[in-house]
Amino acid sequence: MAGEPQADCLFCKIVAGAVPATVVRETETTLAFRDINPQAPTHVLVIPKAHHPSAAELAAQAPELAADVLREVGEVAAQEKADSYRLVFNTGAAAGQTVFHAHAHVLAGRGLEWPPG
Ligand code: IU
Repeated sequence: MAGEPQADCLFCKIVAGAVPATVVRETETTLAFRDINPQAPTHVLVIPKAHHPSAAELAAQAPELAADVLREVGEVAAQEKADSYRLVFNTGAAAGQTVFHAHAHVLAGRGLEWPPG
């Protein structure tokens, strides 16, 4: 069932407190924590607590929750004092998605080139 915790999902385990993470913000429906392998001085992941495999599925299955995630992206950027930042949703293995629980990467604190690699 959409949104239910998945036993084999790393981010569901972080939500449950079974895997450690450096949490920077938490709401009733979302969690934001520092990426364990940061690609910029600020590299925070914002996730819905409920399990949805990708950003597109999250938006289709739970649009209000998708909006919660996007709102939290803005709050994280403000907390990190990031005027400019890159927001990335890797979607699909070929695009670099390794954890199939929707997550927004918030990257800031250095120059960011376009197009990305
Ligand atoms: P991706 O877009 O699915 O590749 O992003 C997954 C991210 O999860 C990746 O940047 C990892 O460094 C990050 N991560 C983490 O923050 N904590 C962990 O325990 C593990 C991965 I494993």
